Amino acid sequence: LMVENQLRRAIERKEFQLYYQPQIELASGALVGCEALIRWMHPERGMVPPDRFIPVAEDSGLIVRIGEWALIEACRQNKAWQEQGLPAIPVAVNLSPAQFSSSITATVEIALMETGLSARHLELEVTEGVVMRDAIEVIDTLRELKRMGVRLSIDDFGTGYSSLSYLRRFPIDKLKVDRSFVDEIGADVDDEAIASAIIDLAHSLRLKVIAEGVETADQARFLLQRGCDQIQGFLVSRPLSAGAMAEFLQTWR
Ligand code: G
Ligand code: G
Ligand code: MN
Ligand code: NA
Repeated sequence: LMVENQLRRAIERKEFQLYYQPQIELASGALVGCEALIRWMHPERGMVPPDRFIPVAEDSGLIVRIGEWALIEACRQNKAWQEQGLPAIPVAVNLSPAQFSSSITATVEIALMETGLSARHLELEVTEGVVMRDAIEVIDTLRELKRMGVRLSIDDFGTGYSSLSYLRRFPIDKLKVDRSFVDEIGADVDDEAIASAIIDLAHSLRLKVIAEGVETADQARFLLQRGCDQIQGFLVSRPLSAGAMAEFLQTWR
């Protein structure tokens, strides 16, 4: 309850910040996107990572307002970078299941309209749980978002319960291989097999695939050999403040 009250206050006091983690095309090294990751700049506790407060925000329903803020802020920042002449790339925003009601389409529309960001420069990350929850309604909402021109990806893929037959019917652009499988590349043949299977599954459904949490050149080499399209992780860059991300946009070849 204490954290919940502090979170309420944090919204009013604008204590949240977005960090951005670059996403790279594996074969070419080209910068193809970035993921917005929220941080709570607590006045006494310093920077609080999302796993310490997102669950509380979800349980209390505060995630809807925090998530709306993150969506608009990511769109605003991306548009600002473009207006500074920096390369135009999509920004990916994480959506919590609680945000994923039918009103999410209106929220996204407002964010794009208010910031002037074009829909193709916004990607939304949903989890397997959301996609499987309420198939018919979710498909309608995802289709509406696709009609608007927004990109869609499934986050933490492989950790939830996936129905592959559902997956085929969702208008998804990209699967994100969960970090837990990438971690074990070079160490656990079963996790290597899962990572490879997700890459093949994505491609057979004509989806892009990105591996998260790539930390070593050996992991990147393995993923390249298996045909993985993109990577994100400490090997390329930690999540960066907006200022540091602007510099990354400017200097990355
Ligand atoms: O940046 P970090 O690795 O600590 O993020 C941990 C998790 O918090 C990520 O897996 C991500 O899904 C989640 N997260 C980060 N930013 C947001 C956000 O803006 N909204 C939601 N719902 N989750 C986020
Ligand atoms: O949305 P998601 O939970 O997947 O967000 C990615 C999380 O993983 C962020 O909190 C980010 O800070 C973290 N992260 C990103 N790259 C790496 C990495 O290479 N290694 C580890 N251990 N964590 C990472
Ligand atoms: Mn994510
Ligand atoms: Na993830």
